[in-house]
Amino acid sequence: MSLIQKIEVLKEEALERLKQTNNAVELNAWRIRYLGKKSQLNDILRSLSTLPLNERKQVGAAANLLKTGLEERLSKKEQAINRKRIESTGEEQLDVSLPGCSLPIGRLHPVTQVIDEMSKIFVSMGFQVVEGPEVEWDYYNFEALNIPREHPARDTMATLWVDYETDGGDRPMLLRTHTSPMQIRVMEKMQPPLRVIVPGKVYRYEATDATHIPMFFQIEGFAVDKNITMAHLKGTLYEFSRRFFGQDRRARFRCDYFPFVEPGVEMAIECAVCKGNGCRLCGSSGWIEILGAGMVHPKVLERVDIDPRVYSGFAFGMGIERVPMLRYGIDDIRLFYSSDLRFLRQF
Ligand code: FA5
Repeated sequence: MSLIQKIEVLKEEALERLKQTNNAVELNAWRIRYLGKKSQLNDILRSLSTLPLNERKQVGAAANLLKTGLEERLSKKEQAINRKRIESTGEEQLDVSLPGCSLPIGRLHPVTQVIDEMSKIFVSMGFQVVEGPEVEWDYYNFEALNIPREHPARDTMATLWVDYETDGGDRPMLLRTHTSPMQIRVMEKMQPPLRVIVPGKVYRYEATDATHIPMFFQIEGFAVDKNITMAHLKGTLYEFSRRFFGQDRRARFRCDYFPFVEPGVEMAIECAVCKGNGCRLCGSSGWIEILGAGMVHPKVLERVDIDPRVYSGFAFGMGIERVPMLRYGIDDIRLFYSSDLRFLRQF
C-alpha cells in the first residue's frame, strides 16, 4: 500500500472512530491515537525527509491536509461534547483559570469623608453625634429659636416651604434651613450636661455662586452645662481649626447676630487659595466665613425648661462644604455636586 493510500485509509478510520466518541475521555484517547506523537500520521510526517523529492511533495501535502482536517474536527467535536454536558447538567461554563476582570472601586463622596473626619475630631473632644429630620416644623426651625413670625431674621434664610397650610397654617412645614432646630429637639429630650454635634443637609431658596448652593451640609455643635462661657466656645473652635487646617492657618472671630444666641459671632478662616491676599473665592477679603456661633440665648433655654440662671451653653453651625474648600483650595462649591468624576476621584 502506497503512503497516499495509507493516508486515505487512516482518514476514513479516524473519521469513523470520531463519530463514535461520546465524551471527553474518549475524545482524548482519539486525539492521542490519530494526532499524538506516536500516531501513524506523525510517523508518516517524520519519514518525509527520507522520501524522494516528488513523492515527498505529494505525501507531505496529503499528510498535512489530513492533520489540519483532523484538528478542525477535533475542536468541533470538543465543543459539541461540552455543549451537551452543559445542557444535560445545567452547569455554567466557568473557566476558573481565566484572569479576573477588576471592577472599578467606588469611594465616599468628599463631603461624606469630611463629615466623618470632623465628627471624629469633635467626638474626641467629648461630643456625641445625633441626626435629625430634614423636613421640619416651623416651630423648631424658627419659633423655638427665638425667631417668631414676621421677625426680620427669617429673611436671612430664604425658606423652601413643604406645606404652609398644615393644621390651618398653625404648624407650617419646611425643609430645614439650618441644623439649629436640633438644639431644641435634643434639649427637649435630654438634660444637661450636653455636648452634641449634628451633621446634616439643609436647604435654602438661594441663587448659586462660587460659595452658595441651595442644598448644602452643616454641622451643628452645642454644649450646655453649668459655667459654660465664650472661652469654651472659642477654645473648642480654635482646637478644631488647628486639627483640621493645621497649626499655621489663621482663624478669626467677629461679632454677628443670630436671634438664638447672645452674644453672637462668626468665625472665618484664612483663604487657602490666596493665603489671605484676596481672590475671587474670598471676595478679595482674604477670609472665608465658615460658621455662625454664640452663647445659647436664655429664651431658648427657657423654652426647653432649662433654667438659664443655672445653666449656660454655646452653639455653632458650620457650613461643611466650605471646610474642604479651605483645606484644598477649591474655588467653586458647585464642583462637589457636579458629578464630575475627574474632580471627585481626587479625594
Ligand atoms: C446659620 O445657619 C446658623 N444656624 C448658625 C448658628 C448656629 C449660629 C448656632 C449660632 C449658633 P448661617 O446662615 O450664617 O448661620 O450659616 C452658617 C454657615 O453655613 C455659613 O457660615 C456658611 O459656611 C454656610 N452656608 C450658609 N449659606 C450657605 C449656602 N447657600 N451654601 C453653602 N454654604 C452656606
